[in-house]
Amino acid sequence: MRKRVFLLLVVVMALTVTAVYAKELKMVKKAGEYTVQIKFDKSSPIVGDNAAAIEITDSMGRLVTDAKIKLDYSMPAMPGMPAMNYSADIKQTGEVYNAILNLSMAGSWNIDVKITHEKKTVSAKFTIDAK
Ligand SMILES: [Cu+2]
Repeated sequence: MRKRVFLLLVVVMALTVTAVYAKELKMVKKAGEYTVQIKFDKSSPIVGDNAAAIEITDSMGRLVTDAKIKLDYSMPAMPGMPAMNYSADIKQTGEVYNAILNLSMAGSWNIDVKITHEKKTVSAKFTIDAK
């Protein structure tokens, strides 16, 4: 009986780990002294709405909750399509900065996260591929 419970626990844990890794796309970049983590609600961004959660940590590893964040996303011009540039609204919930990126077409998108904190502005750049 005990062994069965243990096995069940192992299976549940394995499934949880798999689900967590498969479910979301997470990227981490440096921006000056800060570390910027951006996490998407899907493992692969789609054409349409994609929710992103951003967390900023300082050089000591402390979460920065009083920064001003600006998120711009763009696709460079391509044959038959002018360059597309958008800005996302940022809504802060606790220590997380949330944004919705509406990607209007499949392909590679550039994301620029600008962080203004203690009178300095730095930025982190990410690239995602919308399917
Ligand atoms: Cu395009």
